[in-house]
Amino acid sequence: MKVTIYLFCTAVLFLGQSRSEPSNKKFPENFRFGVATAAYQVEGGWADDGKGENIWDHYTHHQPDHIANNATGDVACDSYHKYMEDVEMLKNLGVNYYRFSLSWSRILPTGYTNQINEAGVTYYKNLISALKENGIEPFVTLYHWDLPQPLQEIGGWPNPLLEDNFAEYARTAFTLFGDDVKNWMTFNEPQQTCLFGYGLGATAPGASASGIGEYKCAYTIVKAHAKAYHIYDEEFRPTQNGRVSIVVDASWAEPGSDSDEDKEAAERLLQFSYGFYAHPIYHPDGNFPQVMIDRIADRSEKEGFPTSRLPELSTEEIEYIRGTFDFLCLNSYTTNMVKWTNDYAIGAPGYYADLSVSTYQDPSWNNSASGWLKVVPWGMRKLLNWVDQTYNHPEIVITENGFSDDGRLDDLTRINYYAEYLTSILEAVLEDGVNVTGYTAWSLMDNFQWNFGYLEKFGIYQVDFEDPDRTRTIKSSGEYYKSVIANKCLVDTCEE
Ligand code: GBH
Repeated sequence: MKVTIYLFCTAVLFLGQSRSEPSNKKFPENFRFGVATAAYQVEGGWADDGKGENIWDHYTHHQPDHIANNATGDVACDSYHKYMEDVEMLKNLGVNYYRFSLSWSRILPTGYTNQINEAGVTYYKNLISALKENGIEPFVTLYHWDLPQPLQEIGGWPNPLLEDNFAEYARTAFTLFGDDVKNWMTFNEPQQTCLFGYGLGATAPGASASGIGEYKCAYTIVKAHAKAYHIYDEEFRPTQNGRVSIVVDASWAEPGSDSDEDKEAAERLLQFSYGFYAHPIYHPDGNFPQVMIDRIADRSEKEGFPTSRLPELSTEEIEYIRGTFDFLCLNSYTTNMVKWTNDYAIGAPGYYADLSVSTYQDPSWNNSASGWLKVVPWGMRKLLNWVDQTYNHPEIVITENGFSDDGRLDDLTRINYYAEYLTSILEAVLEDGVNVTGYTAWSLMDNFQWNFGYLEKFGIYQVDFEDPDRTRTIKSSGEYYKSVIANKCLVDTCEE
């Protein structure tokens, strides 16, 4: 794959978009490359063979107008039937691992462990053994946003009792698959579940309770994660000897100026978005970030609440949660600029009022097909350094990073995105000493992009969603990623 030619063509085709040269250094020998998907986004087979309904099935069927073109994941990429083709694609790419998620309601149709769906278990056993036969390690996420609907009927994640339901599901998964799966992630991006699902009401289940719902949800999730971790530690680690972590997502927050106010605002945004879920687990002191505890308590009091809207973690809970990770998993795609602003007036409670900062993206940054996703490779290096320093130099695996476009096969802007972001990551490793040991491209193939349906394409393989066969075709970026993996190098020839 002639990378220089791609980059040259790209420069000609996309004049006006700024580009920088990719690194010609090699990735360390032990650095691992993978690709990711998630159950609801690729599997389809939504009611096949005994699978139960989850909140995304329910949301897309009952509130279709919330999704672009009323799309659903009913069929998606049909990976429930075509997983052997997916494994062929993974093999062709030469990835070291495949990050995918389990559909809770495919394994436990009611969400509870009273009933195990053998067909669902067989599906994952088959997928996992096909991966292993081809030398591809399974990296498994237990929860990528698809809560069984019966657990939503009792309130979903703001209900603290779900801690135990998740723990029982996790134990079931460790028992069924733990002999072959050595890398587990409990939750994918709890910020998206809590803030968008139970605060802003923008994604399934669509609950609008900002300033309350997202905080109760986070309280349950960090405890549920910790319980699953302890279960693994006590009941499975001695025989299975794997690793468990949680995936938290962040956009880098760049201060809008050198002023102390803007720097404080940027740090506050990182704490409210990333630290909220990461601090209790990854920070040596545990607990929610102090800036959240203080601000939410203060505003709650002024609003007339008898206690803070942010649930308090007891000393025992803090102890129980902190340190429940074997490595740190980070998803990141983009960067926001942050400016200090006056605190929002006291009134209705809300997450954005508790936070009170103003954000924007620089108009000069290159676009993707997603409004929120601008191409800012230097933000990745800054974010990695911040995570490294804030959480005591952990081992970091980047569990998602990627770019959306219209789905073309000759996806030169995606190649540039990968080349530039991987350069920034390589610089963090080689020049700053950040301990990044793995990189995961989102995504193996075009798939169901939540509220954006099938309009935004993130795949390095194209999927033809008009074709009942859901034919997959490798894109130029897939060929490029394949060469990066084979050579551990971003250009034609690297320095030896
Ligand atoms: C990831 O989240 C998800 O883990 C993955 O499933 C998904 O396919 C991938 O992103 C690409 O979208 O338009 O203002 O409502 C990344 C973080 C944060 C990105 C919320 C989308 C919506 C912002 N996501 N964001 S908005």
